[in-house]
Order: sequence, then structure tokens, then C-alpha cells
Amino acid sequence: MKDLKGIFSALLVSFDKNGKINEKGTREIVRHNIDTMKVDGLYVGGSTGENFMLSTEDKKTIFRIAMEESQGKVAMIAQVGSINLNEAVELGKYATELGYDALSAVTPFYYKFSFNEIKNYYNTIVNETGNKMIVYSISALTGVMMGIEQFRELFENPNIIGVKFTEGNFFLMERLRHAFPDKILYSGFDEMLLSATVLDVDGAIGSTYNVNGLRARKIFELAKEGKVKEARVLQKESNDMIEAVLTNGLFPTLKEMLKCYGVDAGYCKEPFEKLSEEKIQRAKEIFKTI
Ligand code: MN9
Repeated sequence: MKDLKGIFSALLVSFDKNGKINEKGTREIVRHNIDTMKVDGLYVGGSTGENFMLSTEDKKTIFRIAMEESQGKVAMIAQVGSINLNEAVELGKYATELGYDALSAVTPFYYKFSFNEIKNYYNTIVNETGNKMIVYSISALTGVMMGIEQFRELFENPNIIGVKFTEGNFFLMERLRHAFPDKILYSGFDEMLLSATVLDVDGAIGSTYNVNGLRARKIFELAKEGKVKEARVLQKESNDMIEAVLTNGLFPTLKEMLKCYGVDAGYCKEPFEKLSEEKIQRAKEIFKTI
């Protein structure tokens, strides 16, 4: 298994105007992340990959394309979570056969599942696939909030090896770090990378690393060396950019910025809207600040 530490891009996916996967463009995004952004790994099928809007077939296609194009150069994590547990298991088996280093699954959402149900969901995916699992916690989008005791119960399964912690709760992050020094803790909010690294996360997984991967690595490395002042300057620059991207429309703006790198990043799937001409211009201006 590859080292799962470091900077991971949550992979963007190129779609054509009708929402079909643009295979060539998606391969370019993978290559751009590896060759130009120098990331340590890719997180495939996450929120950033518009995963929850895709058919099972499309999800599989993206897992396959990303794995082929990565050519074993970086660590690969497949997000297979779905409130259709059968689908999650099917995708998990598929990604495992493709050679993904670990799986990840979002906490099951929408139905307000009990913690026992959530725990069974994770244990089922792990047991059925025989792969390792990174829990994906993003309560702002799922409504599922877990505390230290719940993480403790999940982590009792040795194959549940970490968490992508897309939460602003730094108290809980600190508690998790100290309670589970051997589990892999990822920062999930790019705008909080420095603060998370100060708390000794093992890595970070995020959407903006598709365009800001080099600066993110510097923040991560400086903070690990204790050079917080220098890192703060870079986090401020990053956050000016991230704030502008969020205001302009997160995923479509990141795709326009990728186009400035010469990458055929395509469009987002409906119901996401296409950017207006004005917002496309704005994206190009934001790109210049990278
Ligand atoms: O993968 C991403 N979360 C979502 C994590 O997109 C929902 C983050 O990278 C954010 O996009 C980023 C901007 O808020 O931090």
C-alpha cells in the first residue's frame, strides 16, 4: 500500500455540456494534478467529483479512468459512499479490484440514520471489500455530526484507518489527533489547512488543490517545520483566492481556472448552472492570483 499522507486533490471531473463524462479532459485533469500540482495522491469520487449526481456506471468509469491515468505514480483513494449500501459495496469491490490504495465513504445522509446504522454501514463496506476505509465526515452537507466516542467505536475496526475531517471543529480535531495517533487524519477544508497542520494532521484532501496544489504543499511543509509565520502568508494568499472562488461558484470556477492551465476541464453537471460570461472572466482574473 502507498503512503497515504500528504496533499491529495479531490479530483474534479470534466463533463461535456450535456453532462456526459469527457474522458480525454478527465485524463488531463489527472495528469495536471500529478505532473504540475505535484500532489501525493488523488481522492476520486468525492463531492468535488460531483459524485452524488452520477449513475453507478459513470462512477465506475471515473474510477477506472483516474486509476489508468495515474499509472501508479500517486496514492489513490476511491470515495464509494452512497445511501444505497449495495451500490457502495459494488463500487468498493470495483475500486479495490482496480488497485485503489484505500476506500472512503461519506457518512450515510438524508434519513438521519442512527449511529449504529452508520457503524454497520462502514463495517459492511470494509468486510465486503477487504479494503481499508477512510471515513468522510462533512456535516455541513450531510447533517451527520459524530463526536469522539463515535469515532472511537468506528476506529475499533482496524481496517477503518482514518478520517477526512471536513469540519470546522478544531477542538474535535485536536481530540481526535491525540486519541488516535495511529489513524490518518486529513484536513478537509482547504481554507483551514494551516490551522489543521498545526494540530498535526497527516494530510489534506481538497478541491482547490487542483489549482493551488503547489502553494498548499508549501503551507503544509512550512507548518510541519514550525514555520507558522511564513505559512500564514501563504494561507492568506490562498484564502483570498478561495474566498473569490467560493463567491464566483466553487466547482465551475475551478474548472475555468484549470482551462487557464490548458486543461480541458469542461463543465459541471446540471443542476449546477453554467457560469455567465462575466463569471468566466472573473475566474480568469482569479487564476492570475495563483
Ligand atoms: O473535499 C472540499 N469540500 C467540498 C473537500 O467541496 C464540499 C473542500 O476542498 C472545499 O471545496 C474547499 C472550499 O470550501 O475547502
